[in-house]
Parts: sequence; C-alpha cells; structure tokens
Amino acid sequence: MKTHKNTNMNAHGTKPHEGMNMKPKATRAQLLAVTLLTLLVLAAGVLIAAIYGDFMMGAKNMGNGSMPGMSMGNNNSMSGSKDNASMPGMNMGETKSPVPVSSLPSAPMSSVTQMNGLVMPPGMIMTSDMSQEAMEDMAAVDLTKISYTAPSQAVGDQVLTPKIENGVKVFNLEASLIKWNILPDKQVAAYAFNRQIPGPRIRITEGDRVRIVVKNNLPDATTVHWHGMILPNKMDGPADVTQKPIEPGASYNYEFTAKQRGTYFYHSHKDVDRQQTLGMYGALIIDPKNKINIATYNKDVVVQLQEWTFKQGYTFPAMPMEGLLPNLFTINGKAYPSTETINAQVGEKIRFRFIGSNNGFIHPMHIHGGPFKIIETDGNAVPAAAQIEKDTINVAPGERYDVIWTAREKGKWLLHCHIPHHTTNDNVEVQGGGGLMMIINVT
Ligand SMILES: [Cu+2]
Repeated sequence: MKTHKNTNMNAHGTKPHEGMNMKPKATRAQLLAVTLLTLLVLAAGVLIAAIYGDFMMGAKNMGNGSMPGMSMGNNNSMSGSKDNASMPGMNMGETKSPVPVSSLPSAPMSSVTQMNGLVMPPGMIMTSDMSQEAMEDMAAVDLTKISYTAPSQAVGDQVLTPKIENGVKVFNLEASLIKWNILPDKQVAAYAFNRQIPGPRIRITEGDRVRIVVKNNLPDATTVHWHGMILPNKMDGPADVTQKPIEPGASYNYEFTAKQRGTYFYHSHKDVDRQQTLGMYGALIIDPKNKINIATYNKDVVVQLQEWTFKQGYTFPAMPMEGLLPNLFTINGKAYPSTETINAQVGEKIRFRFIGSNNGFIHPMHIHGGPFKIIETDGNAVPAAAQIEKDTINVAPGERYDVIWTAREKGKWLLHCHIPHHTTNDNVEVQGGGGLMMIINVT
C-alpha cells in the first residue's frame, strides 16, 4: 500500500510565481535621469585618467627600427625616461603621427640580474610577493655546480644497451648537470640523463620486463615518469604523489612489464617546469612482439622537440615567463643547421616519430614535398581506414604522432615547425632558418 504524498508542495503557503512580477515601478523620466548621470560619471573618469595617467608606450629608437615595449636584453642604465613609468606590458596604441626617429628616446636594455645569489632572467617581471621557491624555479642553472661539458659534436638520443639480469632488461639512467652545445656557438647549461640531450633512447619489445635504475647526481631531488605506460601506480613517477622524490646522491628502481607497443617517452616528474624544460626527457620505443600487419618503411627517425631560454650565457627554464619567452629551439638536442640531415632515396618511406617532449608551445610540424600518413597516435595504432594524410601536424606537449612520409622527388626537403619564430636561432636565420628545422636529402 503506497501512502507517500508530496507534503512539501506550497509548504510556505505562497502563491505560485508570486516573486515573478517584473512590471517596472520607475517612470520613463526617472530611468532617463539615471542613464544620463551614469554617462556623465563615466566621461569624467576617462577625462581624469587622460590628464593624470600615462598609458602610452612610446616607440623607442634603436638603430633604424622603432620598438615599442621591447625588452632588448643588455643593460646600459636604468633611464629615468617617462616611458619607464608606463604600465608594464601594456600598449595602449598610438593615435598621433609618428615621432621622428632622431627625437625618440633610446631603448632601455634589460640585463640578467641577481637576487639572493640567484641569477634571474632579463626582462622578468618580479613582484615583491614572489616566493624564494618561485625564484629558485625560474633562476638560471647554477654554472658553478656543473662538472661535465659534453663535446661540441656530441649527439643525444643514443640507444641505451641493457644488462640482462634473470630475464629482466636493466637500464641505468643517471641525472646530472651538463653543458651542451645546441649550436657550435651556443652552449647551454642543462639537466640531463646520461650526459646527453635528449636522454638515451630506451628501446624494448612488447612483453619485456624492464628495470630502470635512476641515479640522481643533480643538486635537486627528482623522479622519472614513464609517459603513457600501463604500469603499477608506485612505478609511475610523480613526486610526492606516488613516491618520495629521489634525493641528490640517491637511486630509485622503476620496474614494469611493457604491455603496450609504440612511441612513448620518459621525463622528470619533479619541478617539471624546470627539470624537463632544461632537458630531462628521452624516447621510449616499444617494438611490437608480433610483426604481422605492421607498417613497412625504410628509415625510422625520432623527432624530439624542445624550447630553450638562453640569455647572456645563462640558461633559464624555458617556461613562458612574464617578460621573457624561449629564444632557441631544438630537434633531438640540436638547433638547425646543427640538426641531423636525413638521407633517403626516391621511393623510400621514412617513419617519423614526433615526440611532444616540448613544454610551453604546440609546434605545427610540417614536411615539404608532399603529405604523410598518420599510422599511430600516442603509441596506439590508427586503423587503416582512419589513417588520414596531412602535411602539417600539431605536436602538443606530451603527444606522439608516428607518420610515414614518402620521398617522392629528389632534392632537399625541409621538416620544420610552422611557427616561423621557432625556425630562428635567437631571431637570426642561419643557412635559411634555425631551431626546429631539419633537411631530408633525397637522391
Ligand atoms: Cu614551433
């Protein structure tokens, strides 16, 4: 027998929709008076601001070019010019005709600075509420703590050979500070695995049991994350979430069975915006156990992307900072023209494995000379019917795309990021470009 009734209906005894009477009580004249008063107050506000405020960022004179709001990277003096009092980063536009170049104030140059012994980036907007921890995160790599300089010609992503112990493939990774040439004349300070940028390539086969022994020789605590892997939670790597950070001088063993196949990578998971952006990442390639129905190709090329912020000989983590953005860009640890040239013959197929080891930007990676087919995304095979063809693909941080590109015609074909600033070296083009660019030489 059901006796439940809704006894809450009209519990307060009010008539339905009583509060919905929207009929205006003010007269038309009253509304008009309020509107006029509001407009008057607004106009007064604008007038006061125009008289007493200085919102204009004027053009400055630097050689022949005028550069509003531009931080020029090399200090001469803190000039007392009126333009320095303008709101930082705020450009309210020019409405008058331009001031002649000769009467423009000369550009103030900003410089790397020092704060509590830390080297801080030039042009950085530092406010009084910034914590010591935040400053340590953004400070330059301490050059006095680096004891190893890699040879100028050294390349990263070297295949790491494991030792076999009771059927387990044992890899050794060592994290330390190094100096690394991304170009013959640009030596950055980096956080590295096995003294190379990117870290060594770990190449295994689906079903392998692996143990990776991570030794921390950095001045900071760290951890390593195996990006995209299905593994036990305590092997996953996020510091202070699944494990205690590996302190300087200590080691940690990561052990798991590779259940997947495809293109993956590993990277630091402690102070990631500092450690990974400064070089702590590497490729993790898992070959399929069963080689039936897999794509065929002649060459296998790993493409790992990275941004760098390098000013006045100091290397800062390449995070988007207020007042400073990355100015150098690398593929596999080298900027063009120091990137590898891929040689191929007409008719050959190249598998490019794009790895989103980049941090602050999405790089639209483009290959000249015709489209490529996307065969895997984030390590997962794309079904044949869904393998679309493109000639440009956005590689966001963390993503992987495996594509097959066919060498159709002889010549030098470019592979590059399609954000033109990312194909310069600190705004300078060398041999037709820079940064995220490499040549495929087809003969
Ligand atoms: Cu880019």
